[in-house]
Amino acid sequence: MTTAKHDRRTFLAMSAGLVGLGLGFPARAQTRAPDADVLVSRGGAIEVDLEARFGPTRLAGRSARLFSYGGRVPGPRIEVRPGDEVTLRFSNNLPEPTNLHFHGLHVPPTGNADNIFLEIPEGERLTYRFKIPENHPAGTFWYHPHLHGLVAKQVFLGMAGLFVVRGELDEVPEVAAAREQFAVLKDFEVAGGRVPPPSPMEFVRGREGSLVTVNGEVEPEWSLEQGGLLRLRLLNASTARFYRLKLEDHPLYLIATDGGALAEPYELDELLLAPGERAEVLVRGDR
Ligand SMILES: [Cu+2]
Repeated sequence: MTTAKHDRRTFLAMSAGLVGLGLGFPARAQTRAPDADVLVSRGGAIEVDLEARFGPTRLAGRSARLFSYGGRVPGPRIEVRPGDEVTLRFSNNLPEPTNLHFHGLHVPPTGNADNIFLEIPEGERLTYRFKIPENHPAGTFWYHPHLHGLVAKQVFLGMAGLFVVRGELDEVPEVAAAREQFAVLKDFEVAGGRVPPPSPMEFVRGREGSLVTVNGEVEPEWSLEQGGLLRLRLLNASTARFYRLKLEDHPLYLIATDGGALAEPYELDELLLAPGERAEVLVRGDR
């Protein structure tokens, strides 16, 4: 598996590879599943208001006291394009300090960009500003807190959201023709409507919750029409849990990983996703 250099030739290889696997389809309007709140850049810029919050949050059809972005788990999905200017007005209404990390984005780790040394005290605000480079690869990235000593706790309590860069991979005709579904995999532990503190062992070794969710739901159902193609864009937003993913009788065609788009699709029986990891697979609706 090699990562695509972002030029025309490799994406032609991706396109030809998909056609070779029988995954070529006439392009049609892309259907976006309404799986989360989505904030999309317009005219080369995006302005986002994001609030870190603690309180009753809807999770798996119930209410639990979680940490969240804007009262939702996962937080809103942010979508940009290469060259976009990002302005993100962040307010911290958690009962403790926090900050933001833009996982995987190629933006400066300094100033008011992806700077994990910033600390936003309880009740305060900070405006993050950065530009997505013109040559930024398309891909599935994410944001979460990254304040030293509080990362695992805050992420486990619910803080995570997708950050998507749209670009060349999205324009490969066979990929553009697929139905797109984002899936944020995240485990929680909830008892009596709240997240109990970790045991000393969990504190040291990492914590796995018994409630496994996809986009904040338990076992959501998605349908795929006969002959249709599904583009699953996966994020493991758990702090410790690994996911081994498999679809009965359906191969997964890997088209992108943390490193961005592959040069060609790669057929898999199953996919292992480590904490923080992303992957994109195509699935054909042929059964
Ligand atoms: Cu990260």
